[in-house]
Amino acid sequence: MRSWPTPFLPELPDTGTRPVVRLHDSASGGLVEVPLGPVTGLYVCGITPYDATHLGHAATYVTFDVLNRALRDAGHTVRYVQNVTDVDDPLLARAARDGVDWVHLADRETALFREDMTALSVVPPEHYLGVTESVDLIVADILRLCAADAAYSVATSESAGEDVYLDLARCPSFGELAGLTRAQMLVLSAERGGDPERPGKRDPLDPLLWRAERVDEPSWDGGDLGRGRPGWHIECTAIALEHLGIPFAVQGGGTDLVFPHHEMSAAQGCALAGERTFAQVYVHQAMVGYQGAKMSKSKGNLVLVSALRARGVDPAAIRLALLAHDHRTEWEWTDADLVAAERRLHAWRTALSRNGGPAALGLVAAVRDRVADGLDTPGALDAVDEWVAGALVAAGSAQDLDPGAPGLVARAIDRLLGVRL
Ligand code: 5CA
Ligand code: ZN
Repeated sequence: MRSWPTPFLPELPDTGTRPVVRLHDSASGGLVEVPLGPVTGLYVCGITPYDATHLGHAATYVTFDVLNRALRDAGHTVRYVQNVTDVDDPLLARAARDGVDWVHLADRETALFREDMTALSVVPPEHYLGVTESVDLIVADILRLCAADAAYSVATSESAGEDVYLDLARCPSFGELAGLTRAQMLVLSAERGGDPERPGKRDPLDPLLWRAERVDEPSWDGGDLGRGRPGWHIECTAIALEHLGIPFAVQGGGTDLVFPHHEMSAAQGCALAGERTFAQVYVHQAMVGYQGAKMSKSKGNLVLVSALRARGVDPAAIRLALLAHDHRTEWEWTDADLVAAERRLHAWRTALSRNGGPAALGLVAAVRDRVADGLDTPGALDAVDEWVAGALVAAGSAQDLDPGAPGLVARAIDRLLGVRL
């Protein structure tokens, strides 16, 4: 699938030792180093395109964009992979509700997402894959799970074919990511697309791998599986296995994906590859709320990136508003976030429009250090604020100013934080 244009990443000078990138790992709960290797695999779960990008999505993709930029800056060769869940129950339900063709809906919302990501200066994935273009890959993996006796069929009165489920009892790594009790897993499974009540399953938590063809639903040729369509989690397993191999460095998404999505994706991947580790580090963006609840397409309590842009809001201000929050802390969007970001952007632009400023190499090192330290973006913004305050004071005084400093600061903010001034 076509992604979106790559923003220009300015070069930065050496500022001494490059910091090692450390991330808050959801599996271990610790701050974990990302090891330098020939290729650093980054898999971030993509959108289900049935509605436009809201600020919760934007927070997630901007957080992982800062990670992508930090890794590259620290000398990693990053391979960034992202999926698009361009066929799934909520997408089909929305298309039916609105009386539109599901393909048209998915294409339209994916196109809008590309525009939003471009406006927000998000570096695109190298491999951007829809489920609908990955069905052969997914079918091959499900058939391998069946051959390994790690999957089984359940008949349904809704179809002549049979649904196929993963047998979690054959997945020794299951449960290691989320660390939840069985009771918690059952609740979340029911809330987040699972079907623990479905009769005929070996374990209520076993996730659907292949949904046999139903009347009025799209379906693909699944070979020995019969006609049908993939379940949700297997798409990310199959795409990650094909384009990164396992284990890969970082799996990312919002905290609502920890269980069941990432737990199941990992269990399946490990069963397929005979490995214990799917991703070396799991990073999650805390949920962004609005009007008292998690911002979500299903609830409809949304602030859309495209609506803000249409109102003339500078995308750099949207990005700054998101970066002002730590990715591990839940927060609620209010107009005050945008006002504060616009004020900050104005101060930064004013300082950078001067002919000179205080020496800036230390600031570049500080921003590098903050983003590499568990993606501390609020700390990085504070460091820039401090330099900006100094620059604004210095401009009115007689002290020596470095004519190259504003340019250097602008390049650092652009490269590391994705904010173009
Ligand atoms: N297609 C699946 C992943 S394979 C999916 O979850 N799609 S989504 O469109 O529902 O969400 C896209 C990304 O945005 C996910 O990483 C999700 O965790 C994140 N996300 C959704 N709502 C919020 C929110 N309110 N705050 C922060 N992140 C969010
Ligand atoms: Zn996913």
